[in-house]
Amino acid sequence: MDRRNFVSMGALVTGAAAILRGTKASGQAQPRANLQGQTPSVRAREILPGQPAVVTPNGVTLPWRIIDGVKVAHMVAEEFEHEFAPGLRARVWGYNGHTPGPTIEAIEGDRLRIYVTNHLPEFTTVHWHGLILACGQDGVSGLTQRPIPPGETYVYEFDLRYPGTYMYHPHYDEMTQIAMGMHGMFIVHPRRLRGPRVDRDFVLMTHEWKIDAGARRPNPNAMADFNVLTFNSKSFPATSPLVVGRGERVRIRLGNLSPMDHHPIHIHGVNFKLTATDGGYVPESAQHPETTQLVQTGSAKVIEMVFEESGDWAMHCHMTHHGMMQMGHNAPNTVGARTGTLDRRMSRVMPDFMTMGATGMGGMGEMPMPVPANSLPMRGGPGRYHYIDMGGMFTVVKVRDRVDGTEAQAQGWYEFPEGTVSGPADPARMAADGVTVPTRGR
Ligand SMILES: [Cu+2]
Repeated sequence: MDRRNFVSMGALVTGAAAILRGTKASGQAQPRANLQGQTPSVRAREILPGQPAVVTPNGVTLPWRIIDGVKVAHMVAEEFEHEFAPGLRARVWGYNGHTPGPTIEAIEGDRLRIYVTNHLPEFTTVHWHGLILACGQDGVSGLTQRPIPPGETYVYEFDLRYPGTYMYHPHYDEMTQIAMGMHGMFIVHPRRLRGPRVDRDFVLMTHEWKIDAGARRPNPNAMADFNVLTFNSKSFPATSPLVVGRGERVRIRLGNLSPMDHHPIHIHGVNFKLTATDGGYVPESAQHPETTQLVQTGSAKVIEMVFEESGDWAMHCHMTHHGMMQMGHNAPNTVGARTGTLDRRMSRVMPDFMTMGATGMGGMGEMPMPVPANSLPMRGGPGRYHYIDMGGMFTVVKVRDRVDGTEAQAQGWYEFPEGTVSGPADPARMAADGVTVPTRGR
């Protein structure tokens, strides 16, 4: 049995002892939200009048030095250790020790000079996805330049002609390098405010990975069955929440350089409009309301919204398998199976045996099942009322009456007003409303 099958089987047959004994799951350590890269101030720092600096949850922004009016930066393509969520680490490839690489943030009309050092074991280049520039700066190995050999440093230099939301990634052996984590966002602010001013501006890069249970590196050969899904290369509960104020105008710039899949990103409690793509701005007359935005691979989508209700609002990819972690997709389907006889017979050889998955899989993540080292099968995270059984490409937009910028607020759950949370129905009220419960098992 290979390790992947081990996880599948593990989810189905092992570790039921705690359930049988009725003990409470204590499994994982309680992860803390990672606030690295989040602006701590109440009002986000302005990069130009009316335009807040972008925040990369769980990530960083590329620092500049200004040399004779040119913004100069240095990116090193390299391998390093990355934690996707507590319990899962891998050797990945990225830039300056980060995946996604540092967010590039500059202003329309800027001239940039970006040095790229290759510390990978193979050639690389950097392609500036969506930018209009001289063809020789486009970063396509063989077509527009020689690839950068291991150990060497090349330089790219260009002007930022148009404001917008762009991306960057290698254009040599993309299949391997992007699958290993090499991608980043590239934000060019307009020199003069365009559209309504926003209060918050976030970037989230979606991604999919194949990391076999116990493996030390992502598998770049995968074409399907991706099992680690991420926002900014973190899986819930390690995804840093987006903290925003009720009534504030919020911009979220979504990018997707996943190897194979598109991600329909859904946000609860709000509707939003697509205001720009990596191709430019959407005219106001063409903007229409949505609650789910498809971010196809190779694209960036900019959405803007105003929350009218405070709360803890879920934000996630709506492909249901993208909200789970390292699920063994070849597990036998036991939903609806009557397992009593099997369990009785198996218990003669394995006293704690209980078939799992017969009632669905929502409870699996919180069970203290034995799983292979360095893996997170079916893991989610602790919630305000119950274990949150989603993982992967899932985060929380924490909408507060007033953002105070403290870590306590970012870490804390929403205090629901008395009487506003769904709970058990009152039998007297049900009778008065004429609701009778039909016999189970029709
Ligand atoms: Cu998805």
